[in-house]
Amino acid sequence: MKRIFSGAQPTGNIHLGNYLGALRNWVTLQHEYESFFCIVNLHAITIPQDPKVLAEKTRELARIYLAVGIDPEISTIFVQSDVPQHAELTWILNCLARMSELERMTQFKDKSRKQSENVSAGLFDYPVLMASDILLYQTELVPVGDDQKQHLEFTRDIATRFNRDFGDTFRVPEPYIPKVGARIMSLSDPTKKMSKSDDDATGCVMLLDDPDAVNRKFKRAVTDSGTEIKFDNSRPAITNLLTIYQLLTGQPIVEIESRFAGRGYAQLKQNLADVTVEFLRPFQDQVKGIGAEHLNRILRQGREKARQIAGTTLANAYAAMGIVGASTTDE
Ligand code: ATP
Ligand code: LTN
Repeated sequence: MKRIFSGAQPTGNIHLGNYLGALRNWVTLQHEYESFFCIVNLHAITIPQDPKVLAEKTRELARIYLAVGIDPEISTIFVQSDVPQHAELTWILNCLARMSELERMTQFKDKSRKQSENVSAGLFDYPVLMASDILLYQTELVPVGDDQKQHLEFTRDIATRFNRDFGDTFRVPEPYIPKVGARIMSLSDPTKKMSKSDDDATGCVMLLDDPDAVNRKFKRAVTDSGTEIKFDNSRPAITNLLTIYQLLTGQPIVEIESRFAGRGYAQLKQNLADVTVEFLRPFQDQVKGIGAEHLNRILRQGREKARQIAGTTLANAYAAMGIVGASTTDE
């Protein structure tokens, strides 16, 4: 069975963009692929984090994976720091990665601009750790949002380079970027992607938001000039709302357009808020119902399965490069 690997950072709160662009697809793909879903806490610390909050968010994100429908009976859920091979392979790949290619990464440029005083070497190295995550599992497909495309290209490049220089060791992965929902935009600024690191939280609907917050955020959502409710690139705000509506209800766009024909933006926003609240209710109940022991068991199982596969790949990579130590007895 072919493999998929993906992950999200346990920073801030998971939002509709994360769900519609990524997590939702993990849930469907898990039935066709052997799946690994990681909580990437080592990526999180590339930006300063409060230790207590990071620990809480790590477990909360594991609960969110389960509550959206990742089935631990068929998929492996684990925490990145539980599998030391991720950091180890990062060192190896660091020695193949070029400064110039990392300097070109738009996510690095954006994030380092936001905190120009204090850019860590880890933030610069973020794509190498991500490549390690993916390559350790001989991943076929990586389901992510549109913003991760460039990191996937880098992963493919570095895998190809390693294979060329040291022999076939890593599978070269393909991105899986959905046709609809790969880039959900901020409700307060439809030219920017919905982001948990956005200073303006009103543009971002969190999966754990209560009904009041959801209603408020949709009510304040920016709209386009004009009055027509149509899916069309010249109307980015309405198109974004219609995309969310389409994905949450499963209704085709033409049907949604005709339902709102002749109605105002306010009605669309109110209706979308209702749809979202109804969608979030059972999910939030699920999150609350996941006990600590149950979660521990799942994460322990995930850790063991992940270590086994990651260990084999890492050993192959070391051997290919001539890295030998005391445990190697044959001369
Ligand atoms: P943020 O900018 O909100 O901090 P992130 O990309 O740093 O987001 P992660 O939690 O690591 O956050 O992302 C998990 C997944 O969500 C990734 O696959 C990413 O591509 C996807 N994603 C993030 N934002 C959006 C969005 N606005 N629309 C669609 N997919 C998104
Ligand atoms: N950089 C990703 C999170 C991430 C990831 C991965 C996604 C870390 N490692 C491996 C897919 C595969 C992001 O969404 N910010």
